[in-house]
Amino acid sequence: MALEGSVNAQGYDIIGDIHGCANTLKLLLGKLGYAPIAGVYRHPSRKAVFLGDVIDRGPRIREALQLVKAMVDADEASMLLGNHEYNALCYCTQSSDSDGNTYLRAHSPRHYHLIQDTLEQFSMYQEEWNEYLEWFKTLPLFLEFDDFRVVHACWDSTLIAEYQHLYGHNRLSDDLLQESANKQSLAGRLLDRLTRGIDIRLPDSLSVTSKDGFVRHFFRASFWVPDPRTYNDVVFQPDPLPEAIAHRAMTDEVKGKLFYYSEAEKPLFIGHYWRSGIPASLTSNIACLDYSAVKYGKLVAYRMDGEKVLDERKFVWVSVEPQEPGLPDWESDSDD
Ligand SMILES: [Mn+2]
Repeated sequence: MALEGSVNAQGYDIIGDIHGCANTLKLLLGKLGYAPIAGVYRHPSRKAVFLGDVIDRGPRIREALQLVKAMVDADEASMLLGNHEYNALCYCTQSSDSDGNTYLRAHSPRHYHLIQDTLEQFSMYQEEWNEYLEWFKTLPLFLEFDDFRVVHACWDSTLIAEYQHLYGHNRLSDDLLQESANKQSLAGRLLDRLTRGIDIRLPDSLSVTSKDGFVRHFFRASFWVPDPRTYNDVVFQPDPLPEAIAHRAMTDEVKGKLFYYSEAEKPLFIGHYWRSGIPASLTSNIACLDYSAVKYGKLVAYRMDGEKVLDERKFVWVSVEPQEPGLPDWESDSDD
């Protein structure tokens, strides 16, 4: 079943988190055989799929959005909503059940810090930024093609089925955006799970302090390990778990928060997780394409041609080098 928003092509180039690295994106598209024609990057026979998180952190956010949206408008690409686009919507949208001064995402210093680069780069282009916000509301939260699926962080088929059954589509609306601010609502649970993945609270009030000093009480869990037993079996983040619990068995309650995407399912592409090293798939049918471009990592694509088993030779990437000057010193954050 192909959902609304999918486009027909001979093959698809699926592209990870851009975070304002527009120069690197142009290099990657060039490497993949796309060229600008009448202002839009096109490939003679292929289409692109962007996994979300085009905004925040990087030096050329507006340019990256212009490039991607032009491709989507010309039916040369699809783009998913990432957690950063979702955060931007919530940060910039007032709550409908308030006096008009409360936003769906609180204007705390930490939340501002995350979106600061985007708002600053659009400070002279407020009208244009408002148009992008309207566009974000129309972006798919998940997309299913004939041979593969894409989602920003986690394909939770149970929540996806519930959402489609209730609403009959794969995107937000003004009402659903408002509803999603309630984290217990279906929209709230779907947005959190699909764009941010699975967060598990560390037991015994333990925490993990990342290299740059950010203290976390949750860790990021994978969703592709069959029959996980210990916390270490499912941890999926750069920082290791505290020794005290790494090899401890998870309780049934913790296991109940997990989700499992089996190798019998269609290939799945995700972004979001700040990978490093040489791009490779996670399992025979799941690949994460976020290799931390904005942290001087790599902007990564996978050239999908309908194969059921992902092929290591089909990852294509550009290492982020001085063509992307102006990258900030990177800080960790619970919403990254
Ligand atoms: Mn993300």
